[in-house]
Amino acid sequence: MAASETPWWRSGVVYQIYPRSFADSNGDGVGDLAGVTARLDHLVDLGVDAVWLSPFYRSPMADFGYDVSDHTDVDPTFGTLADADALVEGAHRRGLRAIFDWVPNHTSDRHAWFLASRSTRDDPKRSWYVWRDPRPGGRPPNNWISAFSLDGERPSWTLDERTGQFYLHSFLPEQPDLNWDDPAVPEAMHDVLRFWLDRGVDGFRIDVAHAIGKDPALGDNEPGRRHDQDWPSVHPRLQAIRHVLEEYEGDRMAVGEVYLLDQAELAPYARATDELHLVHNFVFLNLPWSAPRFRATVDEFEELAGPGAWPAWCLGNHDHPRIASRYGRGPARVAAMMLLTLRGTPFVFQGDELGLTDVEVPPERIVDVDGRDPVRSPIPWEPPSSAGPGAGFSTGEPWLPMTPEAERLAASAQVGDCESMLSLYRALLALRRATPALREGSYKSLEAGEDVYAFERGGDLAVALNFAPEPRRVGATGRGSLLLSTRPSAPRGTEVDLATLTLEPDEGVIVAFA
Ligand code: TEU
Repeated sequence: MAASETPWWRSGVVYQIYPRSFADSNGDGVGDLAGVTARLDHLVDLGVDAVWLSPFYRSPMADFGYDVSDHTDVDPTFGTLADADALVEGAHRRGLRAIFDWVPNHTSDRHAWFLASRSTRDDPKRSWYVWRDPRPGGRPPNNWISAFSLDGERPSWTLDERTGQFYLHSFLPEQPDLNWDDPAVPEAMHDVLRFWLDRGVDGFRIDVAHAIGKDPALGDNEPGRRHDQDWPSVHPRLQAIRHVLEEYEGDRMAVGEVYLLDQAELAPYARATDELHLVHNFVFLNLPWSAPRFRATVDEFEELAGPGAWPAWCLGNHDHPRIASRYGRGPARVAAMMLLTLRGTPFVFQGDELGLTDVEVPPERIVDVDGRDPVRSPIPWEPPSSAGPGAGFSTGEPWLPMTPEAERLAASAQVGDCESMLSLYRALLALRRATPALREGSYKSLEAGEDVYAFERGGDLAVALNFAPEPRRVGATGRGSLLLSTRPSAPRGTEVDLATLTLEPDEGVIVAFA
């Protein structure tokens, strides 16, 4: 495929915004859409190509927006429909694509559809959700367990006293699952896509995309076989979603959150050329910081998914501990280089470019049901010494504690500091943009020394990553000149031999072959 034909979602980098925590324009302590629009230049300066926004639709916020009560309106916390339009327009004016979050597996229990569905057994919308009689003894219909089990495992079923049946909820009871086996449901949810496509959005991140196919017989989950997700019916449903996107001009796309940690199960989603354009791969999130483990994971996925598939490696999002907290600050720089140089479309979670860590949330300020507050702490834009305790995120009290490191890690404090994480991200993104092999080249891992993960891109360059906190020899074959190191003082352009090159602790390098 010639460079000019490569769609933006393959060659670009996507930046995830969690709107509650990005920028607050009205001082209520919660981020909003106008705040995002006002900060879009940060993304342009960073060098990303697209922005994905977590949900900002009307919601009672039981799961902070992943419980949608009206898919086609903006929650007042975040602004208005006009603010959403202005955001898309502001992004497009800057050459950025805008992707919205679409939550097809469930709605809020306050959604008009569910209110109708639960009203009586013979309501026309009864079948839009999954209702079943209790098993003998009043037990739930099967053994399915809801996803949030911080305080112990709970059934995915809640009894609705009024009509005497259980309804299914893979997440909170406030998030009843839609019944995709009723054709009216895909129809209605496709119209939601069209509503936003008509307003100009470039695509969608699909929440738990693999969950919209479930065993219609509601069979019990068994060891090695789940019946509540990844059922074969999911694939034609994803095809139908793609058809909706293809009704529109301009490379509209879908990236699926397919949280399957067995790559053999994930690969069919990535291989399909008529379903999702991209599929998040979350396997990294559960790996220890180990060169052989990362190499084996990437090699296995490249093999399973094949050269036609396009990976979307994921090192973090609003659900998981931050990179710098999982691996440490030194490794976080190496992880950034890896994410932005592997074959595929990288997704960068807001704040990772600042090297933020998880923020301790005192018990009285915990608001999330699943322990995810620490990663959702607001973005420090300016040092508190000049901008006050809200660090440029808000003039009010932020809804979650601001990082105690805001003085040093604030975006404005990192600009121009060549040793900062922000400078490293900018350098990596600029190099990636300027280097076809990094954007589109093939991938091949290289035999390398202990604790080093090394790979080639497009036969033009090599990346060598030291996973150890001690110096390590790269020990791979090839010579060339240093394009970039995670170590700011390393002189670019130096001739190196990968066989003898020794990397500093937590150092990664990109080398252009001679
Ligand atoms: O997450 C789905 C998912 O896989 C999560 O259950 C994840 O495993 C968990 O959050 C780890 O703590 C998506 C969204 O990303 C998440 O924010 C929502 O809460 C969830 O769907 C329900 O919509």
